[in-house]
Amino acid sequence: TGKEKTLAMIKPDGLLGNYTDEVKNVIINSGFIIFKEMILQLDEDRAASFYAEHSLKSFFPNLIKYMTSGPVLVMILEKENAVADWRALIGPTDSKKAKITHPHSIRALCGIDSGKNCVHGSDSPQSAQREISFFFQEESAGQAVIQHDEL
Ligand code: DAT
Ligand code: MG
Repeated sequence: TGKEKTLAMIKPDGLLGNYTDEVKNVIINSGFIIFKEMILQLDEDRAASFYAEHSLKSFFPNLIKYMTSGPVLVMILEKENAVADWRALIGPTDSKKAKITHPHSIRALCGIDSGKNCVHGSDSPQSAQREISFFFQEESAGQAVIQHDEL
């Protein structure tokens, strides 16, 4: 059976709001392994680069302000079907909607609205590869999605 890796992040309000332990409990109880983790402070350039696909959106300036407002915790999560399963676990982008439609999701648990939504998850295996390399240079692009056979 194959293992997959994805990039998860606890955003500044999640970290400062002391949701780290709660989120990690959900991660572990859902069968993920935290393969690597690191706390870091994003500066504007690095946050803009991470969210480059959104650079023309109206919310972009606020997004960068938010993402640089404090440290973040980035994690490589490993599990079968990690990318899709982590996205399912965090719930929809808008935490306000998540509280109604996905009350058990992480974004319902610790997010506030569509901007401050507490956590990030890669949206595809390709994004996971890019985002893992973005934060963990030693995880070469290829290795991030290698399927390991369990003997
Ligand atoms: P996701 O984080 O669920 O992949 P996304 O890629 O569309 O969502 O957007 C990236 C981040 O940008 C999101 O986590 C929070 C912010 N964002 C998205 N849509 C927004 C909106 N309508 N208003 C404010 N911030 C928004
Ligand atoms: Mg996204």
